[in-house]
Amino acid sequence: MSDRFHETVDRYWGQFFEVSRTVHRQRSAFQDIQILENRLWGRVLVLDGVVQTTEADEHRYHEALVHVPLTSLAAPRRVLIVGGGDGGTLREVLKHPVERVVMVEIDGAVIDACRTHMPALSAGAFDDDRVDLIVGDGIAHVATSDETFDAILVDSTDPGDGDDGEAPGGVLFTDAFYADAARRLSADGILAAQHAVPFLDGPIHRAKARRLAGAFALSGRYEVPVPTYTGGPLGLGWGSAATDPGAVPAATLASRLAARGLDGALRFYSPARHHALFALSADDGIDPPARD
Ligand code: AG3
Repeated sequence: MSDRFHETVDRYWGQFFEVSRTVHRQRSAFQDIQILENRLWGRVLVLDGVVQTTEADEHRYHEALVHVPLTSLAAPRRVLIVGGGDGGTLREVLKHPVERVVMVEIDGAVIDACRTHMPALSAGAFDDDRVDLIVGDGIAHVATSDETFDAILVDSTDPGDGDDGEAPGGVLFTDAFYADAARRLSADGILAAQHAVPFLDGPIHRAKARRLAGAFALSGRYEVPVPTYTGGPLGLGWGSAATDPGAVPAATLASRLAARGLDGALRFYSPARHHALFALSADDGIDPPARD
């Protein structure tokens, strides 16, 4: 029988899957990187024991992270991606008529492993002339750059519950980071960030939403169902000085998609889905009992 991979996203709850092949494994300077193969879901990127994306359902996550903010904007031209080493977010951003995309990924080993072993994720996006790829610290970049962006997309590993000393995704979600990001946005620009699974990490998810509320005049949450993320829909947060992505009429979204040649070209995102992602219920994000 083939091996089973048991995910360690939560100490008390999780998933396993059959590994038909270990395609790649390395310990980078930042994290443990695995690319595993499963007969149902294809290749699976696992960082520090947590499923990040699979070939079969990666489009749901990437389309929700990218097209919700970018279709909410009339003319997104400059985009900053923080993280996103597998290239899926970059691939989706480049479907819009953007002029420049800066991507700052801390772990070059994730980029290399995914380009080699999961090439459909980036689908050539790293070779696009519009892309400025920086292997470095996204927090420092946001703090020190003086460039402004129409969208900042945070495509990282899960946020943790502390502010400091978390590697490498957790430190992206501090008050200082959000305040710096707000300064890097154009007048109507939008930040969108993945904020873990509310049902498993309710307190963390809500804490990040409060931070966004402190840093932006407008902010809120949305959720995307991605089958291979354990514990329910993935939560995302957004913040903006002027654009509420949940309030853009479906007809406006539809005409923007058509003008950008994206009408019917996407697998998950549509104007109806856009609004469905903002329809949150009162029960999302349980308060789990204290964990030890
Ligand atoms: N980044 C978000 C992964 C979230 C996984 N979290 C979880 N399963 N609790 C994915 C990187 C894809 N570009």
